[in-house]
Amino acid sequence: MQTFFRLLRGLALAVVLSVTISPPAMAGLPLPSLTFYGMFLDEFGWPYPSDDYVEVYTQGVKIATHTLSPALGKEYNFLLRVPYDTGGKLNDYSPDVISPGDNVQIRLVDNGSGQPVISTNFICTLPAGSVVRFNARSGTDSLGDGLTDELRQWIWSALGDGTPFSPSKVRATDDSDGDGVSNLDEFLAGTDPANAEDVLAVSISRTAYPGVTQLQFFAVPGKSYQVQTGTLTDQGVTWSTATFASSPDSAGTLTKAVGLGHYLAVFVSAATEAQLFRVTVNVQPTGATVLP
Ligand SMILES: [Ca+2]
Ligand SMILES: [Ca+2]
Repeated sequence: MQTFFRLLRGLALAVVLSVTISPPAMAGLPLPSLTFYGMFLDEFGWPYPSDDYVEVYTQGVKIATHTLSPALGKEYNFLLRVPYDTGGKLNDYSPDVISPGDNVQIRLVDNGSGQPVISTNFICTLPAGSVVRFNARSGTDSLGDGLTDELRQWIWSALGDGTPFSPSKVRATDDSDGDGVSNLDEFLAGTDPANAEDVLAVSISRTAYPGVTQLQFFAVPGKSYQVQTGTLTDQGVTWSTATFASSPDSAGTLTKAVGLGHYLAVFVSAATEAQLFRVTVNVQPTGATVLP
């Protein structure tokens, strides 16, 4: 029993000690931070499923994890804010912090295998408060034309002539399924380059509201769309961004719609019967962009 009490006293001391050496309470103290957000796409150009996760390492130590969010209605599927120790009040920080000059690694880990499928390293020289958009895609592009070999193989297995696959048999500029859109443009739009039925197509119809026209198209999750209106000149058509509305009776103030995985109807003002419209996909560059 005595041993037990001695052990208990030891434990109590350990508890007191651990409280004593803990960092001061942080409640309410605004910490400098870095924000990373962006889109992780798989080798077929689709957002990774929301059970995979992002890890941040600094100097080889994992300091943050974030499970991917569904890319529905958003142009990103991860957002992470990490404390940034700029040296001002060192003792206020937890060990889970990036410091200037650290080697930072951002990884996307496949939940099934536990293996990283995307990984990037950089030496952190960012000012405190920086917001960094980071887009990445997995897969191999052995021809360097923008298409992944995994997608080339998918197309070849569906539409090839039965001979063994090699990357040079399916190129970015080819239109393998003959739907009028190149393999690369289908890849960027999230449609299937091996299926002629799957293509970004817009149906245009009148509405009951005078001067209001409806454009309808299938909007792929994570893809961002813009409406453009064309002016016919002797040199051809000049396209410019058009504003649109989400309902026929509201003012057209939107310039961007993000895919939800179903058909989307947008409404534009058409001044004349013969006005030209088209829908384009906004392609986000891969890599890191520090936002101003
Ligand atoms: Ca095509
Ligand atoms: Ca297609």
